[in-house]
Amino acid sequence: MDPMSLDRLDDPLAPAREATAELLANRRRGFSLPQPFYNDERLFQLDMQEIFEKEWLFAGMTCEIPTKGSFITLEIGDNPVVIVRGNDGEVHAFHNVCRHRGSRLCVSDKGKVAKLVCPYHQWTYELDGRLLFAGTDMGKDFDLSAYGLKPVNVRTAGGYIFVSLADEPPAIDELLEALEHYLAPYDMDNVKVAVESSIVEQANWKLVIENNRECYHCSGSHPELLNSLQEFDDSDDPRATPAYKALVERKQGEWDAMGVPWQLKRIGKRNRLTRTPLLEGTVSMTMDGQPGCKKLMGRLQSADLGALRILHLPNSWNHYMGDHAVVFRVMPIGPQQTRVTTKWLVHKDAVEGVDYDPAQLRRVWDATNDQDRRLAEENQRGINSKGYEPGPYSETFEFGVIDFIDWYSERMLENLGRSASHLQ
Ligand code: 3BY
Ligand code: FES
Ligand code: FE
Repeated sequence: MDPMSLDRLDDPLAPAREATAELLANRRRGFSLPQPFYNDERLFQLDMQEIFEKEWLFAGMTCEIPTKGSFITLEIGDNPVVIVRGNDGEVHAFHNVCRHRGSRLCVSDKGKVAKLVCPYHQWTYELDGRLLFAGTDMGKDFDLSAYGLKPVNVRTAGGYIFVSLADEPPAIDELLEALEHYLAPYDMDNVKVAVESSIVEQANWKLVIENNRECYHCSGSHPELLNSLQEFDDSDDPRATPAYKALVERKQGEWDAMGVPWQLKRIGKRNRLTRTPLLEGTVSMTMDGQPGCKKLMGRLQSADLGALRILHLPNSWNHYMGDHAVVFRVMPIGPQQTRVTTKWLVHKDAVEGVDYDPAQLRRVWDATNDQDRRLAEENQRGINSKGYEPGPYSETFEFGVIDFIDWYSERMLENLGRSASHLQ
């Protein structure tokens, strides 16, 4: 018998797969999703299997593992992953799972080691994943080479580390090229994390992303952010006023003269890169709109560069100003629980307490993250009600949410083995 068919019979999620594909194929486009997509345990399992275990995920920054043996860990649902800088300077990613009896290998969030040593019985791996040492009692015929760490797909560009647990990950080259191009002026080999935060939101990961994909809620919720942020999303924004368009044109001329990329680039619905002006008179997402770090990033000569925004579905958004950048990573924990990790980047040589004050640097996005957390949590609570039914997104204010939900639905259908053509 074909072992695959047996697998399918045994798949406890088989009925959920069918139901999910049906719901997506028949969903009302431009409306929020049916309730189970936001709160059901089986749907969460499917999101993990079909999106988070198949797509490329933003994992961290190369500056977080600057030298050989430095590592970071993350959890993709039930899958612990370790990313480590090898002896050759290469970035390796592995399932963070010992090949002896499966213990988690690296237990801290980050660190630096000479070798990867399992805390359970001290099996010892080289930084490239080869098993070097397996105790004394494995027998004389024991073949170390058969028990190397299992690799995870990893790609880096422009200071970003992406991982994918897929057997055959989707294409990512176009994003990597774009990141190199847009981030070249920031010299991402010479940045550091000035400060970071990690918060857990009691909301489904899609509500966290939906919330980020619109600024419809900004004026009601984000006073600190709106000291510097323009409410328009990009130059395609249907709400853009003639005054905003004139500002964009003037700024683009200045950015051209400085040699910093600004063009709006979309890679399908999954990625968008674009530089947009901040409010006139402001240059950074700080409380007063002035630089939060005196030393500018990379080779930049001016702090007045607006914000380069980078979107990577399913799990990251980013803002690059002249003086600092803020990168965000979203990782689902459960059907109604999501971790949002925020990192503030500055020039590697910027001196804490002299060039920047971490407490000042983080203020706007700490406040904004907390406001967004409340919004997502209230959204979740309403959706859990029997009174919830999918509601309409505004095409003028929530086009980014529509794009995200379209992307999600298409990826789910395709990864479930269904065609997305039903969606038309
Ligand atoms: O982070 C973003 O992409 C912006 C800021 C707040 C809402 N969102 C559209
Ligand atoms: Fe890792 Fe035993 S489980 S050495
Ligand atoms: Fe927000």
